[in-house]
Amino acid sequence: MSDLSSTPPEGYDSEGFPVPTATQPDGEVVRDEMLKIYPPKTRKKREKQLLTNNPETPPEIGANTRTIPGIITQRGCTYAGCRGVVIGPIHDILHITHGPVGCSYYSWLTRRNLARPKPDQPINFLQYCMTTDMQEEDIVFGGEKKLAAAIREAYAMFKPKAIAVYSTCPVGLIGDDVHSVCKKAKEELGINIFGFSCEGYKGVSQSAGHHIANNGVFKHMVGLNDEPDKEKFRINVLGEYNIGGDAWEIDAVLKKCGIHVTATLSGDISYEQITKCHTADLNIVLCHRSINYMAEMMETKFGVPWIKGNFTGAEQTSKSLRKIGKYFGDQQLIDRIEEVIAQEMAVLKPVIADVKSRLQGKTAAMFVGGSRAHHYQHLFKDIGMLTVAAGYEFAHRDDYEGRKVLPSIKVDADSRNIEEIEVSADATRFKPRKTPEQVEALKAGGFSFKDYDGMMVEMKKSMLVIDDISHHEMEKLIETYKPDIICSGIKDKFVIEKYGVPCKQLHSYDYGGPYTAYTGAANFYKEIDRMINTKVWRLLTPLWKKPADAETAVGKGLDSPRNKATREIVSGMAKAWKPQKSTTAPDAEG
Ligand code: CFM
Repeated sequence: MSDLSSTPPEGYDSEGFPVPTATQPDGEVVRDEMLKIYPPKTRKKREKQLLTNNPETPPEIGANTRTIPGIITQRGCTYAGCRGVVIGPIHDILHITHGPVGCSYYSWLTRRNLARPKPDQPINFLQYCMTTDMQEEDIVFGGEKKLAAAIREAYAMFKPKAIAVYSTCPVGLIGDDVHSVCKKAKEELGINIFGFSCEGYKGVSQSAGHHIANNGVFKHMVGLNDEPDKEKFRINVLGEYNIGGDAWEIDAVLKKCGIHVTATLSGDISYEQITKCHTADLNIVLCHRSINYMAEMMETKFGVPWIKGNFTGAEQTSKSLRKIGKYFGDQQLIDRIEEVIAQEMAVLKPVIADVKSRLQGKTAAMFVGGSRAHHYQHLFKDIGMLTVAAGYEFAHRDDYEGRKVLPSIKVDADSRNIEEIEVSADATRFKPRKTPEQVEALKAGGFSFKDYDGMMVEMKKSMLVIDDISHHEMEKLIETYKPDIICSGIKDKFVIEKYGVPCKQLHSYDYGGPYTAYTGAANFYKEIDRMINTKVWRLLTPLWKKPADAETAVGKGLDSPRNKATREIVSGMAKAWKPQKSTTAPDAEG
């Protein structure tokens, strides 16, 4: 808490974690309670994904594996990770979904990656939703002709600089070759057109889609324009998607310091910016999960180094700014950064003090995505709140345990399904940004490149870490920990609130935000204060406080007689049912 106070602040323990006002349950006991309901096979798998934390030696967690059928997961699909998360925010290219209309419809403006037209880039296609609207006949006879026609039609209407085509599940199942359709269309129309094999089932979650998207953006866009921006101190902000305007806050604070953003990948970004992002001198990676591939590939091919940063929370923002200053090593820049931090903190400190007076000692739990469940713990820490449980939906072990475990991660069949593209140094354009001596000097001064320690090292000992949490585990968590707020998404927001616990959506921000940098941090502190301290929660009797109803699940969760009976029927059926060997010859007609 160095930026917030020079002496160890009141209400924090010796390791700097807020001390909760209410007595907290034993994490191991809760873990057992969560696991005991599962059949042995399921339990064996969930045991690896549900741990109590040890920041000194993070335990090995089961992550990036298939969700067990029957468990209600929060995860999304590979198509969502590719089309929706990583590439969708590029606002001046056309995004065409090749597939049934539903896949396209549900990727239409559902993620709040905002963009605004600029004087030199007035085009914004994000409001449009384009699809080939595959019908049964296309599934039977193939959809390639329909896709080619859709590309021509879209081009004639909008005349974009580029078109990206995304494959949905049926496209992979019937074997439409989107890449050759795109290649032909590119030759015919003379603009950049490329496709993605990002079928929903391709990986175990949206994480596979991030990887596929990184590969495609790198192959088809990065490096097409070698003209660097004129400004000094050029960086790219990687893994920032401008949800609720987050990227604009980061841009503004960087600009104040005199740091120029060539490209933000991919929040409010234009095609032009992506094509020249390899000319920047540093990549700062915010969401490690979704974009670490791009950072690695840009370093190998063009020599742009990458560092991990975080603009979520006041202290983290200051730390990231100082790290950028140290990297460039320019005294004027370093001084300017200190001035900006001082100015911003002068405004923020009274807000923190005010909010803290009502929130110190309260607790939070968060289950979201592959990065925010870690980063947002800092914002809560700033206002005296302890994170008692956290987990990602689809992150990999390195996002929990740190990048040092990368060599020991087992590459399973599902991961092997995703292409790893071979990248080597560009013959003419590879340019190391620092000499080996400069790199050594920076490292000697405590500077670290390509580092990410993961969530566990920054989370308090014995707190619960849960990967790909199920609704049952969420219910047990509420009953046992009774956190003052839970951060999650729309899939469980109202389940949580029916238990009388406020739920802040950390994906969409519940129409709020921005929450990054200093102004964003103030927004978040005030929002959490408002949500926790609103009187409405006192008018509600949470389910876990109601007497158990013998007939319904109310008050008894999965242990209710009705649920127990259902389980017995299902497991009885499973035991009785055995796969039958076919005794008849397969039908000649198929
Ligand atoms: Fe990265 Fe994201 Fe996240 Fe993510 Fe997402 Fe998202 Fe997220 Mo929702 S890229 S991993 S795939 S920070 S859409 S902007 S909020 S799950 S924690």
